[in-house]
Amino acid sequence: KQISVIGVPMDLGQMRRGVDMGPSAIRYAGMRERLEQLKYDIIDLGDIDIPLPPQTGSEKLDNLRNLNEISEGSQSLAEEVDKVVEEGRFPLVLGGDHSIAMGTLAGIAKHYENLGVIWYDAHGDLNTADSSPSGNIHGMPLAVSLGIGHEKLTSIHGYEPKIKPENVVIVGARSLDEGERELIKERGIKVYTMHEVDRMGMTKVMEESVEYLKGRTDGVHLSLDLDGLDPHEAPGVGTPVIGGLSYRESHLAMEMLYQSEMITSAEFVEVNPILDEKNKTASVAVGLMGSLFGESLK
Ligand code: DIR
Ligand code: MN
Ligand code: MN
Ligand code: MN
Repeated sequence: KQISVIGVPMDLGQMRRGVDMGPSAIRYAGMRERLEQLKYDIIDLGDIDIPLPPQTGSEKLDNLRNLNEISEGSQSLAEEVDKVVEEGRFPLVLGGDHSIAMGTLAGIAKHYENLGVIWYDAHGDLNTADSSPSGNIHGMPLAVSLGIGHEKLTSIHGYEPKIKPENVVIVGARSLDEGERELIKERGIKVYTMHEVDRMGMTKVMEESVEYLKGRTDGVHLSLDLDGLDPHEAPGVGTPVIGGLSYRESHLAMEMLYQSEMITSAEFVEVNPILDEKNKTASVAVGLMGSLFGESLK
């Protein structure tokens, strides 16, 4: 298999600086070596150009902080990802905050009739400017990809929506805002919160997720927010939420996704080395990549 890596030094989708160093932190944690051991052909395309934060004081227009800059950066990312898919290579995108998923999905989804998405996250990222408590766009990319939100975001790469609500599975949710809960009900989005993970176990959660997506999709994107994991294991994230998915549950999930042979693209986001302990979170991300791409103990 052939993988193309794209770094996205984006930190404009939230308030904590440092997540723009996520791509470097992940590379430094040994990503290339880890994947080359698995006999992949890796091309690292380097980092996308992300605009600087606005210097003018107009940065929170319409409860959408850094809207224009994020829209612009997402467009560049979409074009780069689009090319990778066009070449028949597997796009592996390194964040950056989760707002980058709008660009990633924009580049990928046009190549599929029914792109599935696994959203591995403590949060739903289903806010709009109206429902958002923060105005932070990293809390909105899933809604935007469903075609819900500001036109400058929903229209990235010239089409919308990117994905359909019935093709989405959220795993690990434990911090959902009121508007997000309403959207989940209204659109019938499948969600495995921590309650379901605890009751059913990760094995059943992933078996059901794979089964559900297999029947209805022609490709599946994994969007993995490191804050889906418990902050003990992934402390280097901007919005940690206690009671998260364990290291072991997460490896199991990645191994099962590898075995499903359904994942066609992936991104690892919200790694913030400034908030981290000795690059632990980037190392966890690289370990999870190992499992996702077929490392096994035997
Ligand atoms: C919150 C936090 N729901 C918001 N979202 C985060 O600001 O919209 N997403 N942290 O990853
Ligand atoms: Mn094409
Ligand atoms: Mn997220
Ligand atoms: Mn999150």
